[in-house]
Amino acid sequence: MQHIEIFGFPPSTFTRTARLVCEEKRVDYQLQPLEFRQESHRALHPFVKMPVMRVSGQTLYETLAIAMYIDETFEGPQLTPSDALKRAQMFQWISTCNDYLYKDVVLAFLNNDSPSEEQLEKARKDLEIIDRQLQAGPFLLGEEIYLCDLFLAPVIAFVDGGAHQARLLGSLEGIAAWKDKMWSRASFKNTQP
Ligand SMILES: N[C@@H](CCC(=O)N[C@@H](CS)C(=O)NCC(=O)O)C(=O)O
Repeated sequence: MQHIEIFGFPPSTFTRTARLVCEEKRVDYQLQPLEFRQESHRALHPFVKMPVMRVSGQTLYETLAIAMYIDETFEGPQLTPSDALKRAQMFQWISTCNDYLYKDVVLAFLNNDSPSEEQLEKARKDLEIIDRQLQAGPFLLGEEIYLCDLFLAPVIAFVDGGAHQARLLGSLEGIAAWKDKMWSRASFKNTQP
């Protein structure tokens, strides 16, 4: 059995995704701290970000690479669709989370108590797109949970319960129903920051 270490801090959304994948696959892992932005951190991740995974003496960074490795290597529920189109759709939503949502919904509100009207509007529009996709539900691609849901969950959790929750998430029924399902999962509870 390979021993997985995940280096990162619990509040980091990308670190949480890596942990959610381990939890959903029921893979034992250890969360390890980082000396943030120190040389030891750069030695693990040349771009000085998190998470980093260490397995069998090898390190791997980029959350999608980590997620795919864990999903393909370990037994447990398959978190990637076998159908090519559905798999491509999963990557589309992962890319949406990692690019547009991470910028507009996480970075825009990180250490920012007074976001501008423009920032709020942009984040809301992104979330409305996610909400439309979740109308059919219960998960992003329908009946099954896939990696894309595990990239989305930390992003939504980041603003859920925060100062701008009503403005950002209010009346988005698709996201609300998806949240009910996601927030009740052991993986989500076990990775609370
Ligand atoms: N493309 C990277 C992004 C990782 C990332 O941006 N992580 C954030 C935390 S959620 C980080 O390390 N922030 C620290 C910094 O930017 O200095 C991935 O997919 O893992």
